[in-house]
Amino acid sequence: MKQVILRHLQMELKSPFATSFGAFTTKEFILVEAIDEDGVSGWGESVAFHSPWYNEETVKTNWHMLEDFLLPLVFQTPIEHPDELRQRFSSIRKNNMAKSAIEGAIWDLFAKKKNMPLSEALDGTKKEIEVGISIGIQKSVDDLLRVVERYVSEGYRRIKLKIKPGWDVDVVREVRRRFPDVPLMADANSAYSLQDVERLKALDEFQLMMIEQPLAADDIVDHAALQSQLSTPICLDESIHSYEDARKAIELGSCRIINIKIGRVGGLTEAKRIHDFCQAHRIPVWCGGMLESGVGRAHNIAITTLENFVMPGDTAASSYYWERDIIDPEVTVHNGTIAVPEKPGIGYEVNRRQVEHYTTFAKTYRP
Ligand code: OSB
Ligand code: MG
Repeated sequence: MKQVILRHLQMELKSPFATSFGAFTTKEFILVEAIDEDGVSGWGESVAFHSPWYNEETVKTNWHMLEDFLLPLVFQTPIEHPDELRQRFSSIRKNNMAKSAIEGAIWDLFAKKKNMPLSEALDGTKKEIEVGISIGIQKSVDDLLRVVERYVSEGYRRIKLKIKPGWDVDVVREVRRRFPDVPLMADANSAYSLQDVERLKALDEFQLMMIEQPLAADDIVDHAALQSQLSTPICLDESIHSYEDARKAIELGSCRIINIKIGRVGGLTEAKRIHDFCQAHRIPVWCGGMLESGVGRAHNIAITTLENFVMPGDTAASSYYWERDIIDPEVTVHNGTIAVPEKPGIGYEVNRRQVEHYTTFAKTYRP
């Protein structure tokens, strides 16, 4: 590796995105550019947020981990295949989003050198993927119904509602009444505990595809107890950081579906391992989102081409989030599907002018 450039970007969301743990108006993140001896660039994105709400990582902890620990390991010896990074980074505990950001850039570089799309380098087979959309908590139920109406009519393959205590059963009931047949699910982002079991059981009557992460981020034991009392499948998001977590959650019966986020599990190699394990155990998976820019979005599209990503993910169109994304073309959704790009690597061109525009500071690292 000749050099790695870390850039700190700040992009305004078109409209605020509210979850049970807080609201986002601006997205702050690290964009990673890995450049090899031939001057070819690979791109990765850290999905850590500015505050440790979703997990313990932040933009600053990711920068620190990259600068002080991960980049020195990358520069140590040549990398033949990105799969090697899992082992190379294993001396560093967790910090999965930081690992994934540089690993993703190296996967892009690897696929470009092989002159193949990233999807193909990952052994993905789909030429198009089905996607859903995640809708944040709104000011009123009427507002929510209008937003749902818009994305149902645009053809998104499933609607995900964010829920929290006080914005749950009654809200889901209204949406279900208005849209009796729409594939619907709810994501609680850990807002409940086992004391809320009656409230969560009340959601069973709305034919939800799943309830995502109702209980604590670090708890697969209570999720198993809850799943045994719910007919709606539980999908785990925050609780799954690795292949080992997935194996244990499935063995315990903590969930029937897994949301794979590349950043949360430490990269594409680990995401693929979890995918393969779930496939062997007949656990459907889908790809979650972290309000990514086009670079992270492209990685999500590539991993979703693997066979067992059988449920629509959260990879909505660039225009849902951004006035202007940093890739060309932007990600577009037609009738609820995204055409998988066929160009080498992530398959989208990074628009350097837009990157410059959103960059607040940058630093170059060399061996
Ligand atoms: O839990 O999936 C989540 C956004 C921010 C933090 C966590 C989550 C989300 C989403 C939106 O649901 C996913 C997206 O549209 O990128
Ligand atoms: Mg979630």
